[in-house]
Amino acid sequence: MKYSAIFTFLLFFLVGCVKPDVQSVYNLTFKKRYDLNQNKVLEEDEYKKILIREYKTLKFFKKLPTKHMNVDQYVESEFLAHDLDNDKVITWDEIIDYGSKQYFLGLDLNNNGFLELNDEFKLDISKEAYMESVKQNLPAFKNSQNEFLSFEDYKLKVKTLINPNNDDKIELKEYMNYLKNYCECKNVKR
Ligand SMILES: [Ca+2]
Ligand SMILES: [Ca+2]
Ligand SMILES: [Ca+2]
Repeated sequence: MKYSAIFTFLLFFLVGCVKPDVQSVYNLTFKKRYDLNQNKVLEEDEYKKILIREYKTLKFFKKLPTKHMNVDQYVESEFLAHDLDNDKVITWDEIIDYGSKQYFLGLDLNNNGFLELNDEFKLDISKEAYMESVKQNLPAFKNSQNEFLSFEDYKLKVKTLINPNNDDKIELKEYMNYLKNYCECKNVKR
């Protein structure tokens, strides 16, 4: 199953979560389940629980980075990879950034470093993605009367926002910028 960009960061929650909204994933991660000392960041011990769960899922689907990687190796390398500023704790922003990048790479099926707008990116301009954006009430897709755009106008707007230089190829930088500014990933109530 593939998720549109607005669900990018949910990859490691795939099993057991059916299309949760952004706020509920944030709450689950930082308020209910993993941030035990409630300091709004995940220390290695806390984040490890997520990574172990992720490891089991990847192992089951035979999608581990290398075939014989054990769980400790996986936890160590993934923690380092997520901790972009190297301060030994994982923030929500780091989860979003890492997840977005991984998702981008997964969508780039021909591995050319770009997403083709009407092919590899087509899920994000699908009716399904539109309905999810309506459900999340994303401000970027409302008109001046505060009404949600029609499906056709939504598609046009997404294409403009995701691909500002209008070259039909979406770079990682454009993709991250789109998520950051127009989706709710970074605007959860913390
Ligand atoms: Ca914590
Ligand atoms: Ca960090
Ligand atoms: Ca591509």
